[in-house]
Amino acid sequence: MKKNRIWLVVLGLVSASASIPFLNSCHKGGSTASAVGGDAAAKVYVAPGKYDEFYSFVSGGFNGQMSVYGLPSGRMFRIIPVFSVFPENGYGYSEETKPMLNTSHGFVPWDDLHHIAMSETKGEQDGRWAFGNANNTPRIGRVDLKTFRTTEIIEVPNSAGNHSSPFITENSEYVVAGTRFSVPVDDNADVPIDSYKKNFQGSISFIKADEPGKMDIAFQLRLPGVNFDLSRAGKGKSHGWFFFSCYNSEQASTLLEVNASQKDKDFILAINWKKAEEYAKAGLGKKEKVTYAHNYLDETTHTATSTIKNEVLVLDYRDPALKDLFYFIPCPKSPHGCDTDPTGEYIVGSGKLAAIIPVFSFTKIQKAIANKTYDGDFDGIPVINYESVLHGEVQKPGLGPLHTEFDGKGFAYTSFFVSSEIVKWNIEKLEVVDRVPTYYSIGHLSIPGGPTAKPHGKYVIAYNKITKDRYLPTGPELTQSAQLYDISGEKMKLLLDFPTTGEPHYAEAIPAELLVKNSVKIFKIEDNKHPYVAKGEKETKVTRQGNQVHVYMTAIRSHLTPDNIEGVKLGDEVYFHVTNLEQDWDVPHGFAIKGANNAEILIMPGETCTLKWKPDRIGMFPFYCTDFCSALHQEMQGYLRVSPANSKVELSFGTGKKAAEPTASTK
Ligand code: RUQ
Ligand code: CUA
Repeated sequence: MKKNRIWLVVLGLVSASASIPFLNSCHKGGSTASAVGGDAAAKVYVAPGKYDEFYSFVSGGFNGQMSVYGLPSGRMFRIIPVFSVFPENGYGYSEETKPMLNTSHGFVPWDDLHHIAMSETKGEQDGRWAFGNANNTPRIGRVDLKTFRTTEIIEVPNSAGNHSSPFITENSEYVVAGTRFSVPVDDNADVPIDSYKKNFQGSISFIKADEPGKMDIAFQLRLPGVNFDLSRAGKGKSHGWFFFSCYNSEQASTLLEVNASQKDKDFILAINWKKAEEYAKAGLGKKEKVTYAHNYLDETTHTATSTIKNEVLVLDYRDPALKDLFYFIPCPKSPHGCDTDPTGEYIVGSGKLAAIIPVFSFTKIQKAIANKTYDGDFDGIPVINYESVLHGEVQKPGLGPLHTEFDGKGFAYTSFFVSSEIVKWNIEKLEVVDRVPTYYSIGHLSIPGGPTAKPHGKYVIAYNKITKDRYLPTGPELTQSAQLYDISGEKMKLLLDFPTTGEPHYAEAIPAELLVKNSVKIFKIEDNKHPYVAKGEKETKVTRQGNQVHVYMTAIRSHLTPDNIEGVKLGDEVYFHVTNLEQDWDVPHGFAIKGANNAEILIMPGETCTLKWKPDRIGMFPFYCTDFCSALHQEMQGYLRVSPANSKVELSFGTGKKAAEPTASTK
């Protein structure tokens, strides 16, 4: 207990402003300038017109988005909205994308995205998709790397605080989602909070990921009530296994800061998922009633649909037929990161309060299971003897290890929150070979391809939690800070600080060449199957169905058709279906109308987007293109006249005509 206190004080210090001198004291003088080598600028300089070598997909944390950076320059190229509405392009505001944010709780316009998982084939990045997690209202999203758009989201039932996700298997068979909060599940929801031990359960979901449009929960594992934190799939020889760190094996439900820091060791849960898959296919497990949403954006209609699903297959750890799926490995102390090395032999646990880094051997784990080298059980799941599966411990690595990535040359790089540093160590020999300070309090770190069987090495990027004095102040909230280090030599070298958006947690970088060749430039207008498309100006029209007015509008440099609309009445709902007729790369048009309560829409070449608008008063409403598309962009505008509800003004529309013509299609 006394020991715990000391740790907590150390951790507490970090969030206090007094922490910086303390942290700097770890930095041997802490002079920033001296930490940067003379050739650093040349190493990150990407000359105008030249490309970066890597894309880095960075989680946005509380902005619910991913952002895309170039490495080594640190230049930001794009924000990809995933779980949060994005007024910049109308994601979550347009009629086509609203269904993407549908959940069993209704429309949820925000979330907290922590982790990225890039799709893999044979354990290597293949550049097809990037997955991200929604922490708060549990979901997993798929971003298509041809379009850099979110195309699919699945909600995760029986889960609360979807932090332990997404982690991907080596052929993208599954992305997994573990619950942070264990909760009462099934019909057993209304119970006292202090009945945690009896009633609260953990869940880990295996989500089919390799077919766009078909994400589904293949099976869900029901587990003892603890907090699941981070995970990696096995690879190579350990393919077929998953390793999850778990904390709060004390099973506390209040003041976890103290109550979940009691035990000397928590666990890494090893799961034989290949076998779980077999059992699920063989009909073991039980179907349970749940409610969750599956949302998919169809590329040809440019429109998302949301389907509510009602069933999940659960494999319960208490079922005697499923005995050989789960094993606990003791891991000191409140483990956070749990990472598998490129060979798949070693599993690195990082205890937030631990003074060593334990490295476990997959071969030894298999042996211990075969010989039942157990030290009892936890809630019926065997606890493997710690020493029997230990490859070894890295001694005195630093304070507060969080996450580990690999360079593919036999070295591991671990982030240390409390001592604010990255420590490089030899996986076989468990020897620390180098350490560099980070400014300040690093969380995740990222090496291109770092979690895969074939890391690309070259750089490590620190994603720091505290910025303090690194940038010009911007009031109470400072930009988040990322730092790029060269790891091509024996010693790590700081090259660059760059600010980020949101609060990055994990990031995954990928060689640019894997994405550039597949990047979509336009959507072919002839393939557009949107029900309200106008494939040319001749197809534009305005129709009425009761109080719904549908405007089939086109945009091309530099006019909107129609640009004069009359006959809209108070009480109408107007749907602007705008098709961008351009077939030229990088020529979006935007659309906005005065008083709209949602956002603009930004329409890519060949695409149709719909903005819903309800006039609230009689009068003249200007609309215009919001994207500077040509020299005459400022001329790209129009008027919509709103008349009283009982007005006799007929619906009419036109562009370039003096008097608008009455529409034929009034119903
Ligand atoms: S966590 S700082 Cu949200 Cu990935 Cu470790
Ligand atoms: Cu189209 Cu400006």
